[in-house]
Amino acid sequence: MNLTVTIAGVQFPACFMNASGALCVTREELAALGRSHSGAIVTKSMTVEARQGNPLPRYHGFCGGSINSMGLPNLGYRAYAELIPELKQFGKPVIASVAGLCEDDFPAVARLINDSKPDLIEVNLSCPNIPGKPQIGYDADASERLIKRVRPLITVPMGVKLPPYFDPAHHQLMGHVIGRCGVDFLNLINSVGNTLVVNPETETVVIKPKGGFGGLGGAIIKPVALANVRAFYKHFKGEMPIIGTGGVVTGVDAFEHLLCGASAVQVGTALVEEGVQVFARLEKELAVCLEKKGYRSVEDCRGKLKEL
Ligand code: OXC
Repeated sequence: MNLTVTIAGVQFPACFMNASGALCVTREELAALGRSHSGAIVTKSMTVEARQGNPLPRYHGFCGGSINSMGLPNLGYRAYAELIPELKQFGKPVIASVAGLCEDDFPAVARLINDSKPDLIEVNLSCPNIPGKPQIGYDADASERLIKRVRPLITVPMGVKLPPYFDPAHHQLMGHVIGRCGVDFLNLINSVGNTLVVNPETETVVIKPKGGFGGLGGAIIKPVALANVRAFYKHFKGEMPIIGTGGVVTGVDAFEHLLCGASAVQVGTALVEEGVQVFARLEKELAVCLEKKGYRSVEDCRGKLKEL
């Protein structure tokens, strides 16, 4: 079964890869992704300065998903700029995830990271976990301003990672913004921000930051992710490469993302819960699923969802 994919002209040996944030902060974690079946190495979203992130506990897995409020713990963009040439030696694409604590941070990070030549750059407009900082992706004007500032600084394919939207008006609004900004690919979706998980035994929240509010991930968010992949796939008439992220726990979950229009998928919660062996399992499961359905490649089933 052919599980290779191409996104914005870059070839990936397999359609599965880590979601930014999942086991990809340190050099060791990134190297483990390099040695694994992951089809790419995606870095943690990087900021100007290194960050410890939010206080612990800040991740909680439960049956059906996870909640996190990591707060962008990362080594700082200079460290990742040095690591990228080393990571490229694993022979698979390196995607640098770029973030910032304010709009003015992004250009400096984008410029230096672009110079270190990752294969693609993903601009994270959707971290829900920095206290007092709203998600840029929920402000269409700010998103447009920011994308237009970084776009000319980036010479490799540039994508944006968006938060989930819950109304067709918002899919349309952001679709038009993206269409005006020269974006090469989309990553849909970041975690469902500012949710609350309660432990009834202890009568407490389960993570410490922000009074327990955090980003929801895992199986429970798959329908939200699929809807966003489908809405943007249709908006761009199938011509915008989309990485589907959210709720990929099995090969069949990945198949659903592909049917909705994703070109590849990222794995967050399942990677954290299972470790890097998750990729070999997902590859096998997807190959079996595609075979059974009579498809010969990932590309074959992309966008083929039927409506009733
Ligand atoms: N999404 C992000 O973009 N960042 C992380 N969590 C999340 O759900 C984080 O670092 O908090």
